[in-house]
Amino acid sequence: MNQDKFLEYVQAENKVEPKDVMPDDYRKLLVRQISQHAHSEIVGMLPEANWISRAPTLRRKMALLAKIQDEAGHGLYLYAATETLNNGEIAADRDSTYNDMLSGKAKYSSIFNYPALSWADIGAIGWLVDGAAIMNQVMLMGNSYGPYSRAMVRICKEESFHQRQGYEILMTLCRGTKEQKDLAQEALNRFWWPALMMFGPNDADSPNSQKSMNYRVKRESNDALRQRFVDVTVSQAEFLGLKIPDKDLKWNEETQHYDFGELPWDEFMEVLKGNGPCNKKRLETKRKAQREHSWVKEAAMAYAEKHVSV
Ligand code: FAQ
Repeated sequence: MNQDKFLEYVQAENKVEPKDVMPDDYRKLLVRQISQHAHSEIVGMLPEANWISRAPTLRRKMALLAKIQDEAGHGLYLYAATETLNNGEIAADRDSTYNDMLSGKAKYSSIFNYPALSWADIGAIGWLVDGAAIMNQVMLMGNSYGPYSRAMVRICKEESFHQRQGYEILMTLCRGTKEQKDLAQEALNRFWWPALMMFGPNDADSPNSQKSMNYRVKRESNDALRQRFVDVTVSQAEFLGLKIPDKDLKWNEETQHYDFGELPWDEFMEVLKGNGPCNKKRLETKRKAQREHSWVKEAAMAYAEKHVSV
């Protein structure tokens, strides 16, 4: 494979498809990123699932159930996209990638290691977590790998609904009693910095960015996307009547962007190392599900084999 020709091909905005010849490091980069994205969707179901049985109304419960089911669908799409990269030498089959997550070798988004402590947190997750996910995924619709880029188109449409249902939960709380508005403010206080961390380390500390940009997987940098997220979210918080918990947040006339404070990077690193508030609980929940529900997979496989041999 001629590396220069491949770079020229993707940099001219052409898509790479599963059967195309591609450099190993491109394949590995995609397997890492797409499978970690899939793990995030699957582990990301857990904080919200905690509130299905306690949603305040039937309508809220139905919307939350639909949202969480969408996340499962996104995870499955993304595992399927990852599997298209399996070539025998670089393992990308479902069991390998999933086991990498269960063993702690592969990451999933740091944000899902934080708990959802109140109903307002469900609003904050939709507004901020899905909001940050959309900001990143709209950029990824333009990535060079066909199956990933196409998956992003549909996923983004669904995430927009998620973002709105979260914002609407907070609008309702903010127009309610003082106690309800306080719950919304506390949720924003808890989720603001972890949501900003979703975009990853600062550009200067991001080891994968350069290669990813060259290969047109990432189209914008971690810092550029984080800045855009802050810029659009401030007025949304103002509309709710909530205060963003950052004393350094300030409009900058010169740059035409908001300046904002330094993220708590020590906390980010701890969460990545497995020491966040819920890392152990999240992994244990998924390991337990794997142990206790393996019979479902075995039954499905047995059925499929029987079906083929008839
Ligand atoms: N958490 O060199 P970079 C969602 C890792 S979906 C954990 O900058 P890269 C939907 C990174 O993997 C949310 N780890 O890496 C939903 C790398 O480690 P590695 C997920 C992080 O890949 C909503 C190392 O740090 N979205 O929320 C994080 O160029 C509600 C160095 O970083 C995606 O996965 C982090 N926040 O840029 C579901 C989008 N940040 O792998 C349920 C696709 C960085 O070398 C409910 N992914 N790391 O061991 C991406 O766009 C990129 O992978 C970035 C990181 C931007 C996340």
